[in-house]
Amino acid sequence: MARALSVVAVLLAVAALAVNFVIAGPTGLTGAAGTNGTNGTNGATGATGATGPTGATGAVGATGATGPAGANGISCWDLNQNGVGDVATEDLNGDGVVDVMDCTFPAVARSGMTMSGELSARYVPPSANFFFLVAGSYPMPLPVGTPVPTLDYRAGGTPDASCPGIGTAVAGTLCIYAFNTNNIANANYGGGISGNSYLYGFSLDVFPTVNANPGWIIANWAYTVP
Ligand SMILES: [Ca+2]
Ligand SMILES: [Ca+2]
Repeated sequence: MARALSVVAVLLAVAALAVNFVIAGPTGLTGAAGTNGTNGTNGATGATGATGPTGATGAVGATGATGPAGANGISCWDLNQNGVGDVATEDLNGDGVVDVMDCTFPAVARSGMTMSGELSARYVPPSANFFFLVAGSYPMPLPVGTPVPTLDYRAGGTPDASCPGIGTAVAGTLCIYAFNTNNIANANYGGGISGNSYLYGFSLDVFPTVNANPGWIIANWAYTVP
Protein backbone atom coordinates (compact mmCIF):
# COMPACT_ATOMS: atom_id res chain seq x y z
CA MET A 1 0.00 0.00 0.00
CA ALA A 2 2.72 2.40 0.91
CA ARG A 3 4.48 1.55 -2.29
CA ALA A 4 1.37 2.32 -4.25
CA LEU A 5 0.98 5.65 -2.58
CA SER A 6 4.59 6.43 -3.29
CA VAL A 7 4.05 5.75 -7.00
CA VAL A 8 0.94 7.91 -6.97
CA ALA A 9 2.92 10.69 -5.29
CA VAL A 10 5.59 10.45 -7.89
CA LEU A 11 3.03 10.54 -10.69
CA LEU A 12 1.35 13.59 -9.19
CA ALA A 13 4.69 15.30 -8.91
CA VAL A 14 5.44 14.57 -12.55
CA ALA A 15 1.97 15.76 -13.54
CA ALA A 16 2.40 18.95 -11.55
CA LEU A 17 5.71 19.58 -13.23
CA ALA A 18 4.14 18.98 -16.66
CA VAL A 19 1.27 21.31 -15.86
CA ASN A 20 3.82 23.89 -14.73
CA PHE A 21 5.38 23.77 -18.20
CA VAL A 22 2.03 23.96 -20.07
CA ILE A 23 0.29 26.79 -18.21
CA ALA A 24 2.06 30.16 -18.70
CA GLY A 25 2.77 32.21 -15.70
CA PRO A 26 1.93 35.95 -15.39
CA THR A 27 3.75 38.49 -17.64
CA GLY A 28 6.96 39.72 -16.15
CA LEU A 29 8.07 43.37 -15.81
CA THR A 30 9.23 45.27 -18.98
CA GLY A 31 12.91 44.91 -19.41
CA ALA A 32 15.33 47.84 -19.85
CA ALA A 33 15.50 49.45 -23.38
CA GLY A 34 18.06 47.90 -25.62
CA THR A 35 20.93 49.86 -27.15
CA ASN A 36 20.31 51.71 -30.53
CA GLY A 37 20.80 49.67 -33.64
CA THR A 38 23.34 50.68 -36.32
CA ASN A 39 22.20 53.08 -39.15
CA GLY A 40 20.88 51.50 -42.32
CA THR A 41 22.41 52.24 -45.74
CA ASN A 42 21.19 55.35 -47.74
CA GLY A 43 18.16 54.86 -49.95
CA ALA A 44 18.32 55.24 -53.79
CA THR A 45 18.32 58.81 -55.26
CA GLY A 46 14.81 60.10 -56.01
CA ALA A 47 13.58 61.22 -59.50
CA THR A 48 14.54 64.74 -60.75
CA GLY A 49 12.00 67.39 -59.81
CA ALA A 50 10.14 69.63 -62.34
CA THR A 51 12.00 72.67 -63.81
CA GLY A 52 11.41 75.83 -61.82
CA PRO A 53 10.11 79.14 -63.35
CA THR A 54 12.49 81.44 -65.30
CA GLY A 55 14.29 83.92 -63.09
CA ALA A 56 14.07 87.71 -63.51
CA THR A 57 16.20 89.47 -66.16
CA GLY A 58 19.60 90.44 -64.85
CA ALA A 59 20.90 94.00 -64.70
CA VAL A 60 22.36 95.66 -67.82
CA GLY A 61 26.05 94.98 -68.16
CA ALA A 62 28.71 97.68 -68.24
CA THR A 63 29.45 99.51 -71.52
CA GLY A 64 32.15 97.80 -73.55
CA ALA A 65 35.45 99.36 -74.45
CA THR A 66 35.69 101.73 -77.43
CA GLY A 67 36.41 99.90 -80.66
CA PRO A 68 39.44 100.58 -82.84
CA ALA A 69 39.45 103.58 -85.20
CA GLY A 70 38.09 102.93 -88.70
CA ALA A 71 40.21 103.03 -91.83
CA ASN A 72 40.75 106.36 -93.61
CA GLY A 73 38.31 107.17 -96.42
CA ILE A 74 39.23 107.57 -100.08
CA SER A 75 40.27 111.05 -101.23
CA CYS A 76 38.24 112.45 -104.13
CA TRP A 77 41.39 112.83 -106.25
CA ASP A 78 42.55 109.24 -105.63
CA LEU A 79 41.17 107.74 -108.82
CA ASN A 80 42.97 104.39 -108.39
CA GLN A 81 42.26 104.42 -104.62
CA ASN A 82 45.84 103.53 -103.66
CA GLY A 83 46.06 106.27 -101.00
CA VAL A 84 48.77 108.14 -102.91
CA GLY A 85 48.55 111.15 -105.23
CA ASP A 86 49.83 109.83 -108.56
CA VAL A 87 50.81 112.98 -110.48
CA ALA A 88 51.00 111.23 -113.85
CA THR A 89 47.36 110.14 -113.78
CA GLU A 90 45.64 112.11 -110.99
CA ASP A 91 46.93 115.69 -111.52
CA LEU A 92 43.99 116.51 -113.77
CA ASN A 93 44.55 120.29 -113.81
CA GLY A 94 48.29 119.91 -114.55
CA ASP A 95 49.61 122.09 -111.69
CA GLY A 96 52.05 119.42 -110.53
CA VAL A 97 50.14 118.68 -107.32
CA VAL A 98 47.40 116.18 -106.61
CA ASP A 99 44.80 117.81 -104.36
CA VAL A 100 41.09 118.70 -104.17
CA MET A 101 41.50 121.00 -107.20
CA ASP A 102 41.80 117.77 -109.20
CA CYS A 103 38.46 116.51 -107.91
CA THR A 104 36.27 116.90 -110.96
CA PHE A 105 33.78 114.94 -112.94
CA PRO A 106 35.35 111.96 -114.63
CA ALA A 107 35.36 111.98 -118.42
CA VAL A 108 33.15 108.89 -118.42
CA ALA A 109 30.60 107.85 -115.82
CA ARG A 110 31.74 105.11 -113.46
CA SER A 111 29.88 101.99 -112.41
CA GLY A 112 27.64 102.65 -109.40
CA MET A 113 27.36 106.39 -110.13
CA THR A 114 23.82 107.80 -109.95
CA MET A 115 22.91 110.72 -112.20
CA SER A 116 19.67 112.70 -112.06
CA GLY A 117 18.01 115.74 -113.60
CA GLU A 118 14.74 117.38 -114.52
CA LEU A 119 12.70 117.54 -117.70
CA SER A 120 9.47 119.28 -118.67
CA ALA A 121 7.37 120.06 -121.74
CA ARG A 122 3.85 121.12 -122.76
CA TYR A 123 1.50 119.66 -125.32
CA VAL A 124 -0.61 122.17 -127.24
CA PRO A 125 -3.34 120.90 -129.59
CA PRO A 126 -4.27 120.94 -132.36
CA SER A 127 -1.17 118.93 -133.23
CA ALA A 128 -0.24 117.11 -136.39
CA ASN A 129 1.08 114.35 -134.15
CA PHE A 130 -0.44 112.71 -131.12
CA PHE A 131 2.74 112.86 -129.03
CA PHE A 132 5.47 115.33 -128.09
CA LEU A 133 9.15 114.99 -127.19
CA VAL A 134 11.21 115.58 -124.09
CA ALA A 135 14.91 114.84 -123.62
CA GLY A 136 17.56 114.68 -120.92
CA SER A 137 21.37 114.53 -121.10
CA TYR A 138 23.75 112.77 -118.73
CA PRO A 139 26.42 115.01 -117.13
CA MET A 140 29.02 112.59 -118.55
CA PRO A 141 28.63 109.78 -121.08
CA LEU A 142 28.04 106.20 -120.03
CA PRO A 143 30.90 103.75 -120.58
CA VAL A 144 30.87 102.21 -124.05
CA GLY A 145 29.15 98.83 -123.87
CA THR A 146 26.68 99.88 -121.19
CA PRO A 147 23.32 98.21 -121.98
CA VAL A 148 20.49 100.53 -123.08
CA PRO A 149 18.87 101.66 -119.80
CA THR A 150 15.55 100.01 -118.99
CA LEU A 151 12.95 102.78 -119.05
CA ASP A 152 10.54 102.89 -116.10
CA TYR A 153 7.90 105.64 -116.44
CA ARG A 154 6.44 106.36 -113.00
CA ALA A 155 3.05 108.06 -113.40
CA GLY A 156 2.48 110.51 -110.57
CA GLY A 157 6.09 109.97 -109.48
CA THR A 158 4.99 106.84 -107.61
CA PRO A 159 8.07 104.71 -106.73
CA ASP A 160 8.44 100.99 -107.34
CA ALA A 161 11.17 98.39 -106.70
CA SER A 162 13.34 99.63 -109.58
CA CYS A 163 12.70 103.33 -108.91
CA PRO A 164 12.66 103.80 -105.12
CA GLY A 165 12.27 107.60 -105.19
CA ILE A 166 13.16 110.83 -106.95
CA GLY A 167 16.88 111.11 -107.62
CA THR A 168 17.45 107.36 -107.21
CA ALA A 169 17.37 104.31 -109.48
CA VAL A 170 18.36 100.66 -109.29
CA ALA A 171 21.42 100.05 -111.50
CA GLY A 172 20.51 99.81 -115.17
CA THR A 173 17.07 101.47 -114.87
CA LEU A 174 16.23 104.94 -116.21
CA CYS A 175 13.48 106.17 -113.91
CA ILE A 176 11.09 108.91 -115.09
CA TYR A 177 9.32 110.26 -112.01
CA ALA A 178 6.45 112.16 -113.66
CA PHE A 179 5.42 113.91 -110.46
CA ASN A 180 3.42 116.76 -112.09
CA THR A 181 1.44 115.97 -115.22
CA ASN A 182 -1.81 116.88 -116.93
CA ASN A 183 -3.46 114.78 -119.63
CA ILE A 184 -0.42 112.47 -119.94
CA ALA A 185 -0.86 108.73 -120.57
CA ASN A 186 2.70 107.40 -120.92
CA ALA A 187 6.21 107.94 -122.27
CA ASN A 188 8.67 105.65 -124.03
CA TYR A 189 11.89 105.72 -126.03
CA GLY A 190 10.07 105.72 -129.37
CA GLY A 191 12.58 106.58 -132.08
CA GLY A 192 14.93 108.44 -129.72
CA ILE A 193 17.89 106.04 -129.92
CA SER A 194 20.38 105.79 -132.76
CA GLY A 195 23.65 103.87 -132.46
CA ASN A 196 25.43 104.88 -129.25
CA SER A 197 23.31 108.03 -128.73
CA TYR A 198 21.84 106.41 -125.61
CA LEU A 199 25.26 106.77 -123.92
CA TYR A 200 24.85 110.56 -123.82
CA GLY A 201 21.22 110.94 -122.83
CA PHE A 202 17.71 110.02 -123.86
CA SER A 203 14.70 111.31 -125.78
CA LEU A 204 11.17 110.28 -124.97
CA ASP A 205 7.91 110.20 -126.90
CA VAL A 206 5.22 111.46 -124.51
CA PHE A 207 1.61 110.57 -125.26
CA PRO A 208 -1.40 112.62 -124.13
CA THR A 209 -4.40 110.78 -122.79
CA VAL A 210 -6.82 112.82 -124.93
CA ASN A 211 -5.19 114.02 -128.15
CA ALA A 212 -7.53 117.00 -128.50
CA ASN A 213 -6.73 118.40 -125.04
CA PRO A 214 -3.61 120.27 -123.88
CA GLY A 215 -1.30 118.79 -121.28
CA TRP A 216 2.14 118.89 -119.72
CA ILE A 217 4.78 116.80 -118.03
CA ILE A 218 7.22 117.80 -115.32
CA ALA A 219 9.46 114.95 -114.21
CA ASN A 220 12.67 113.97 -112.47
CA TRP A 221 14.86 111.39 -114.18
CA ALA A 222 17.44 109.23 -112.45
CA TYR A 223 19.82 106.55 -113.67
CA THR A 224 22.51 104.46 -111.96
CA VAL A 225 25.37 103.07 -114.04
CA PRO A 226 25.44 99.26 -113.71
CA1 LIG B 1 46.27 107.41 -106.39
CA1 LIG C 1 46.51 119.13 -109.53
